Amino acid sequence: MKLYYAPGACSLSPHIALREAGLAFTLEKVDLKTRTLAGGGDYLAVNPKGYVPALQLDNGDVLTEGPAIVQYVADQRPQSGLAPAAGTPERYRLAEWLNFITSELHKSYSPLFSADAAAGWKDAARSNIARRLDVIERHLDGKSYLLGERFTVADGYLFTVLNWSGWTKFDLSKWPRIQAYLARIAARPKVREAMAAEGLLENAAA
Ligand SMILES: N[C@@H](CCC(=O)N[C@@H](CS)C(=O)NCC(=O)O)C(=O)O
Repeated sequence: MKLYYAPGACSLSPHIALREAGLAFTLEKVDLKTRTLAGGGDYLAVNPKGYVPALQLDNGDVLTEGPAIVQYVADQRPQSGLAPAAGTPERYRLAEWLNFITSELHKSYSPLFSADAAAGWKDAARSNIARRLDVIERHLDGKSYLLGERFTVADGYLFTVLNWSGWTKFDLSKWPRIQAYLARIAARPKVREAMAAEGLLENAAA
């Protein structure tokens, strides 16, 4: 498999999942401004959507959309526990978290990165993020990870998104359980490997 990524972008989530699952893969860096590949070539020919992540499967098919990709990865190694088994109530909890992260958090961070976004839009995004983090903070009471004591692909995704807080100057000090959760995930050997491979270790989440 080949993962198309940009350092520190949401593609870090499937990157973590691939390493946690112990699957064989290669990485190809994408320049998101020019939509070209580091090795040369047009990224739009790989993924017409133009954004990362994209995962080229062993049969040549290309899978896009982070939440779909991480579930695919987890299902290649069910014994990894990265996703509960399909059809179980826990699997729908995983889907619930992945959807919440992608639509309620990931996309709320986007305006904070944009030089063109108006101040009012950024303020509204910050207040949306804060309300979502309140929910997560309460949920993490007595739990190591979103689904309990086992790390899943939802944790890799949430870690990836909240890792943007440093770059966007979004202060997480109001949420101590979330801070401890991020530190717990940042210490995982496979997470460190993924971050090192993307050149991110010096910018790791607090
Ligand atoms: N819906 C997509 C969104 C992916 C996304 O927002 N990717 C960002 C990086 S975090 C990107 O590549 N942005 C560049 C662009 O949209 O041109 C997913 O969940 O995979």
